[in-house]
Amino acid sequence: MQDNIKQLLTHIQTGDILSLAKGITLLENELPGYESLLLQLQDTHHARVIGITGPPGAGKSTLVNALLHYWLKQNKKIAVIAVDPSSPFNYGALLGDRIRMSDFYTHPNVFIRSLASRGNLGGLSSKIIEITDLVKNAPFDYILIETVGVGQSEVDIAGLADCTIVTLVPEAGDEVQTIKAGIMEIADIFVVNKADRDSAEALFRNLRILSHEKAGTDAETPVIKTIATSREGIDELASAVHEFLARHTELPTKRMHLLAEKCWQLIQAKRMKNIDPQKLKTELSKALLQPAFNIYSFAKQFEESQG
Ligand SMILES: Nc1nc2c(ncn2[C@@H]2O[C@H](COP(=O)(O)OP(=O)(O)O)[C@@H](O)[C@H]2O)c(=O)[nH]1
Ligand SMILES: [Mg+2]
Repeated sequence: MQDNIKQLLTHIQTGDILSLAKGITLLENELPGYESLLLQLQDTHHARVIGITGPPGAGKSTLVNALLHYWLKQNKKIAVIAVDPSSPFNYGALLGDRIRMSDFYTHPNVFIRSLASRGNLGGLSSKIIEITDLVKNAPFDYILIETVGVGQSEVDIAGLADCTIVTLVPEAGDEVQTIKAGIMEIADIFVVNKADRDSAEALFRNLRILSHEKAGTDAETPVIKTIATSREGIDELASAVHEFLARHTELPTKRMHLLAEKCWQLIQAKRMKNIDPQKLKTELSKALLQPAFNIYSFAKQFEESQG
């Protein structure tokens, strides 16, 4: 088993896509060898992780597709991980004329995987951390992670990514107040997508103002207009990403929070491994009959008795 896992990882590190897919499945389903694989992971290729978040329908997948076109032309190797429970992954359908779906899926420089969000941890599956860590073992330049921005997941993605792109679209009533405060904290770059719509200019201006107010003496968060469907503004977006990554080579502070949380969960999972919920209930129902029942001392004793 140990040898098999080692071999699998070696194949992943040398760029074997099938092995990578296999490794992800192993992690996703916690199949035998799962722990062993996790324990052997290394950040061998130093891929930069780019998070793309935003509300459903904002055009995140279309943007990812456009960025893929852009970076493939520069001979970059890219992995895409999409965590989107709402829409089936259909980059193929979005590819348009230049690279047809079949070419794209088998393009040697692209790896695409979509993950079902399991609904835990406020949307962003905690598995995404493990899977990203695995993908970092494969020879990619960029790992793009698309997540639907709803509450907590936005914060998580900011911890996971080296650069977080928040995608917004012009809607009715784009006053500054309606832009969620939290979003300013996590965005490294703002994209105003669907710039072909009339109201895009207002959203763009408002974001510029917010970004300026927040920045103080720091660099302002870039705000970039795109029309993802016709790949307009993609050069500018890619430049903003490159610039941001060049300026931020150290670990993002948000990474610490994410990793501390992950560590906490790992320890908790390990500690809880021997706890049988059914047995807990049986013992508890017995203990409840004692006149001197105390839930705290019961929990303590139960835990100690389970070793
Ligand atoms: N008009 C317009 N439509 C767009 C643009 N970008 C994406 N769309 C469309 O918006 C819809 C949602 O796009 P999608 O990429 O699936 O959004 P996601 O849910 O954020 O991944 C699709 O029908 C796209 O074709 C754009 O710049 N302009
Ligand atoms: Mg999508």
